[in-house]
Amino acid sequence: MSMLSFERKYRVRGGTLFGGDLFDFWVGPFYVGFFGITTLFFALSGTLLILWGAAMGPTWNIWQINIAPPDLSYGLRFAPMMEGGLWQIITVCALGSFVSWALREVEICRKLGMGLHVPVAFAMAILAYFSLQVVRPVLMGAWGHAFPYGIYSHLDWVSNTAYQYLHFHYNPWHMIAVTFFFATVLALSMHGGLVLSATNPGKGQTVKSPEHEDTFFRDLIGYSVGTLGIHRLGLFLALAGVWFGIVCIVVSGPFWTGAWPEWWGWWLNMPIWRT
Ligand code: UQ2
Repeated sequence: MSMLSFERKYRVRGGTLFGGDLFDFWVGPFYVGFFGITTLFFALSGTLLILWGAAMGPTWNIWQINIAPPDLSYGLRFAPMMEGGLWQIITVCALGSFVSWALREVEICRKLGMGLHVPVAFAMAILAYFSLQVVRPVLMGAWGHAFPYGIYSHLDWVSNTAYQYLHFHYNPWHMIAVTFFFATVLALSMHGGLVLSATNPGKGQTVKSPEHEDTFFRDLIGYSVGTLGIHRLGLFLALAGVWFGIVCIVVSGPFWTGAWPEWWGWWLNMPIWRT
């Protein structure tokens, strides 16, 4: 693909976090950088190890391939390759590539003199993976508490883990996370709809301005959050959704071992209900 007319102007030297000018170049449209190399290394290694694990396994059925973490009896030790060791190395590769990708985003932001919002948002997703695969298993004392790599197997893990606490929807932080996720969908659908309605008003009509967007919502609900505000709100809602998702799973096990419906006992046991 040829270079877009404006690309050359923004292909500036510097902003690297590591390696100075050494990896400061592009391949086609892609910025490379030291962390482009490490992303490629970890992603390739991890993918090949998954393929190798699948080759060692009983099936090539895409839905049933499974690379499981070590048995609980291994605790937090290294496990033999075919008994979870592979899962452990793949997890290191995954984290290595995710963090490399985030740092490559940071380098690009620095080159362009932009804010770090994108890498910070991505870091929240990495933190979610890290919390599931490292923080919670470490707090519970065994890698066996992490989820397995496989399409059906990771779904089974989610289902089994949820039922261990009887009814996960009673987890108050799960409730908050779900609410934020739904609010994110509401905000993005309103924003997408609003912008498209203003820019695609129909044949023969002129494109409308942000003032029309503001006026639509002031007419409808007496308030407009504004064109910058909707993006701040969207990022906040999405990050808050992931954050409370992290909290809801990290408290399940390390800090609450009972059934989640039981947690609401504090409400049912309040002295004001005594007759
Ligand atoms: C808005 C605005 C936009 C928007 C949207 C709104 C001109 C183009 C969607 C309306 C959003 C509001 C009132 C906040 C809703 C709150 C939640 C929690 C979903 O005012 O400004 O810019 O896209």
